[in-house]
Amino acid sequence: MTPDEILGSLETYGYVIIPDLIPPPLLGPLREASSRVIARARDESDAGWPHVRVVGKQFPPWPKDVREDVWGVQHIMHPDLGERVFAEWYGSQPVLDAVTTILGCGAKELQLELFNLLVNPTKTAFSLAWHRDSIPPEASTEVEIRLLKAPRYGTQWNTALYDDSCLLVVPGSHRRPRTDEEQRTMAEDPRAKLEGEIVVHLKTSDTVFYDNNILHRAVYPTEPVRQTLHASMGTVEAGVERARNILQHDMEWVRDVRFEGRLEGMMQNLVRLRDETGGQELGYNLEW
Ligand SMILES: O=C(O)CCC(=O)C(=O)O
Repeated sequence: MTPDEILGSLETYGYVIIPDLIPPPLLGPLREASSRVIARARDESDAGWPHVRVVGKQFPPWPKDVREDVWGVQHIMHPDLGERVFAEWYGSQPVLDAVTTILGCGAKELQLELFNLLVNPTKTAFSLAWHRDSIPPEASTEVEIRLLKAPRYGTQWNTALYDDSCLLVVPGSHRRPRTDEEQRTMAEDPRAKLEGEIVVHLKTSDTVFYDNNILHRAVYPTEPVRQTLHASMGTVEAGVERARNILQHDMEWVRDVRFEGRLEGMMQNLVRLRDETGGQELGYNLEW
């Protein structure tokens, strides 16, 4: 895809699907590493991975001591997981090329952000309600318009290790406030159908980059297997709003990690943002 096609789709629809961001030799190792970290995430013993998204709760903070069932694994580049292939891919050229195109910056300006794994729960089907990641549903239309106009200093994406049809979006809703009908639905029945909604179908190795303020939700059946890489990167121009979006996910651990190559500079950029903005004291975007 050309840069114009990528930027045009993001601008018009709020998302773009880019095929083949996973170099073929990395697909197998990424799937194997994902299976291992998912097994740890589902392990309810003390050996289990504590940083998980727990079924029943949509946004952070997620409890660390409950492991009934999970729909996501957090911090997959954490050295305690010992799965270096995740950092290798996150810092790989195809990913950086796509992100620098979308953010209109050079690789040196990038900031390391979130890298998680979205998975199918095994016991209880779950779904997320319609939301924009950083605008609360109770925001007035005026506030919504102001926040939607704010420049974006980051991008986020889902990359499917297996075919994935969990994400739903309302194309174009990243550029306009909600209609009365959308507001009513989100208040009264926030998983109900919205006019214009579409399912984002990803084939293995497809990536969807999406504006995190597009109206979106997700549906998680217990099968088929979902192993979808869920990541974001920002730029050094990001301020408090982006800082909250990222640091609400408890990113203190990155400070003690020595990353390889360009990821080290990207990590330093995130630490700088944390120090300049006050980090965890910023609180959470949405508290459901
Ligand atoms: O599961 C997904 O694809 C979307 C997750 C999501 O909406 C979120 O993390 O806010």
